[in-house]
Amino acid sequence: MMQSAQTDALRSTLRALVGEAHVLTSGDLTAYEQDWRKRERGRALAVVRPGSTDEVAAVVRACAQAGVSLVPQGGNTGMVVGSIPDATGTQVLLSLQRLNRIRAIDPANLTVTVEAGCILQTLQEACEKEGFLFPLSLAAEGSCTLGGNLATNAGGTQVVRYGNTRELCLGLEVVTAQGEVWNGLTGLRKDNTGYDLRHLYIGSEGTLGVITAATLRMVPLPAAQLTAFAAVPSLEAAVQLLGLAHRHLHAGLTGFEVMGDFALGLVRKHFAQQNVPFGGLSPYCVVLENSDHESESHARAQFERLLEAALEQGCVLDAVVAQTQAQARALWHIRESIPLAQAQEGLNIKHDISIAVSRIPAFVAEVDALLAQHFPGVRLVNYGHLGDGNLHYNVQAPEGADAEAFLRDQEGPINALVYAVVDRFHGSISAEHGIGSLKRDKLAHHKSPVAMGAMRAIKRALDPHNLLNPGRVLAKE
Ligand code: FAD
Ligand code: S2G
Ligand code: ZN
Repeated sequence: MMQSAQTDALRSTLRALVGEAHVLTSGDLTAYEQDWRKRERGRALAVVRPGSTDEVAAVVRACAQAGVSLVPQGGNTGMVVGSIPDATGTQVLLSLQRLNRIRAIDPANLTVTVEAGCILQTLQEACEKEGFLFPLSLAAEGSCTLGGNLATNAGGTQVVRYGNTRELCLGLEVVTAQGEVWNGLTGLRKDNTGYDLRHLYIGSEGTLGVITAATLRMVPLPAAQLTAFAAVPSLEAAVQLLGLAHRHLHAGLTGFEVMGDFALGLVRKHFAQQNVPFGGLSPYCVVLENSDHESESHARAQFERLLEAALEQGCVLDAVVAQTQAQARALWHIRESIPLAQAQEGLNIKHDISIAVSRIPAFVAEVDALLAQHFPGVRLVNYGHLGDGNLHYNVQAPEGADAEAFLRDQEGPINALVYAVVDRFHGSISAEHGIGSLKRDKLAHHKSPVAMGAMRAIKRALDPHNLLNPGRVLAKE
């Protein structure tokens, strides 16, 4: 444990490196020390906000020298308690917020080079201004950062067409645990020269290196992006509609999200100003997007053919197609408001799981029944990225129950029940949010000893003194 003199010495070194104003040690640090879900609160030895890659490297070297561990942080919207310091007051919180420039857009190479602290929405808007789409979209895009998206290999609502953040990354700049800078910012689509280090850092949640910049793919803006919102009679029907959408729209299918009626009910309850279609008509609704490179009329005709076929086959009860961009945005806003409505309803138990799409209806039927049997009264907020087989199968406390006590007492047993069924269905216990500290102790139950051994060997090789986000993803050895 560091003595206060050593702590003071490190703090003044850090101030000398990044400037007095960018080393925070007092005042309200809640934004840096509390996770988005308000589950946990840590305490930082200091919050440090470097403004350049060299400053990041110097901060890492100073902390390594002092034997002080670091927690990298972007927008602090992570869902698995991986981006805040622990409660010991001995860790430096390294905020990438100030390292947020868009370094270059290369239209001919269809790439953009951006610093880690750039907010996702800022990058989307900058690419759109140049006539391009940066195809990563999630409800946290107004505050999450590209560094966090890469570190968690974020998914979101366009994965069905463009893949996770990993698929969008061509090159990285990383500060290693030794405080060296690896510049791998090639915009190359093909480069088979040794191990692909980029893929080690993507999804490593700040435990192997600090991502300071990335070269990412972008695509030409489509001529039309049409949105439809459909009421479907069951999850089986939603899966059937997904199959039809793939056949009718092919690469044009750029979003396919399912929403349970209770989830939509929370949006109606907490955001009454939003006009949620088909209130209560059906157990599930779907919002889907068709991106067309020909014209809006072509996109509309395709959508009409798809919805006609779906109505004929009975997998859609009713549907609306947005007539304007504003209407499209309003329909997507309903979907993106579900996690916020859940937060308003109170602390809840989250499951970010993925299963083969074909098996999702059977999975949900089995878990719904088991939860009703063993935890009567719990309320199921079931929604998510059906196009990728990724459900947010969340469990809210029974009406009127103490949400904090529910989370504290029931999260273990409910997780155990849900994850046992995920295993039986050969699924994943973390489709897109990562492991953090929240699921760290579950990882070894769901990965083979060979996989765990290889992950530990990589951690030991790249961060031998366990300075980077210790206790996240892997337990401290
Ligand atoms: P942070 O929360 O700051 O950090 C997340 C992790 O990355 C931590 O382990 C941190 O140490 C590490 N990290 C951050 N920056 C760096 C860096 N530069 N170098 C190395 N490590 C770093 N996620 C999805 O995948 N799909 C969704 O649809 C989705 N929807 C969401 C909706 C809401 C309302 C909210 C609140 C969150 C949602 N998330 C979703 C989760 C979260 O937004 C993502 O995980 C996002 O990628 C985190 O980005 P961030 O900048 O906030 O990272
Ligand atoms: C989303 C948010 C997390 C949750 O909105 O897609 O990733 O389960 C989720 O609330
Ligand atoms: Zn999600």
